[in-house]
Amino acid sequence: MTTVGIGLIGAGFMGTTHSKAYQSIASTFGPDLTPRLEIIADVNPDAAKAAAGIFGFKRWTTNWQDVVACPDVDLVDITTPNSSHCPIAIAAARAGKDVHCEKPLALDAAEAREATNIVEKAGVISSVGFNYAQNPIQAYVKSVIDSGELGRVVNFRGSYDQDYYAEDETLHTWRFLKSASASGALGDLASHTISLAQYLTGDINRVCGMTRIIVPERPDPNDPATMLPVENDDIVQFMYSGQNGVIGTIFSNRLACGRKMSLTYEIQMTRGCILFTQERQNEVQIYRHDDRPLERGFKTVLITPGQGEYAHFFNGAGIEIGYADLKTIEMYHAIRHSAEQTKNPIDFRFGCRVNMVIDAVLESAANNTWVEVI
Ligand code: SOE
Repeated sequence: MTTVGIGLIGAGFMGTTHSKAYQSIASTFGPDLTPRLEIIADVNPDAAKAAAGIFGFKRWTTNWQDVVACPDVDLVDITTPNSSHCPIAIAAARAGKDVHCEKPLALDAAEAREATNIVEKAGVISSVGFNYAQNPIQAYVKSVIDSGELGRVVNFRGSYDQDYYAEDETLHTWRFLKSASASGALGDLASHTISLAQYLTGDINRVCGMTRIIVPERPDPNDPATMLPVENDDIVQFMYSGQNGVIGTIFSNRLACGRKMSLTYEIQMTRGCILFTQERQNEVQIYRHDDRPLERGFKTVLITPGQGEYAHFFNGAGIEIGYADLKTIEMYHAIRHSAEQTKNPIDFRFGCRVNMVIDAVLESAANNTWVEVI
């Protein structure tokens, strides 16, 4: 039985989500490869201590440096706000640790490139938390696209809308600050859509975008009578030209009334079309133009054994998996590539490309022009 020592940094929403995923790996993927929960860090000692007790980490600390220095840690898992992702990842790589980092990888492309180069030079294994690309359905969609049976991809249209900030009274958080988050809906939500476009249809090479701030200030959580500025995009949309002649449109709105988990895409190909929405993550709609003309129509394909890692959950089609299960797959892939010392396809180089697209969209919106992703 192989184990991978985990050092988790951050005990908030995402740190808790990762911890639950680690606890689900043995029961889902079996006892041969499991995580060893060595140490968890959070700036809040109560949060770190509580998480250690609930999830079974051997130690807890308020200093992330203790995690990086821990000799029993093989893989450092970063779930802190965006501004600390790369400094921690660089320190971990230099300490010879494999690194998993939540999305987006960095505040900007320069930081992402620096961290990626250091990670690759250190020869450690890296991965980024684009969990929606881990869905067995996406592995199936990628197999259909790569098979060529629907011809070639000509157009990608994707969105990721939520209404978690539709209320003006929603309190201010680090996600509204350029210093802590850089972009807003673009990095927090559209980064997922960009990751799916990259994973399924190839790189995005040239963009033209626009952004808007709709609610310019939010109540200070420490004093709701005080208002704090919103410094980044509530809404973003951009056109792009990509690899293999693909053209596309991606948009995201973090105060889109009625949209809860509306991560969607439509992939238009020369002999068909594929439709997906995260709100129905256990199915995909496929249209085959080569069907008999009287029978042409979108077919619902349900999640089923043989698609990605689904068989580890259930042996029958249509028994649904959820968001937490995508995280279990993501963390299992992180420890498997760490144990095997093999390249994870959704690594820092992949995450750096997403940050490069984000930077290009922001530059395009600021200058009202097309920008190359370089
Ligand atoms: C925003 O509400 C958010 O938590 C994103 O930050 C996550 O990446 C996404 O998976 C769910 O929504």
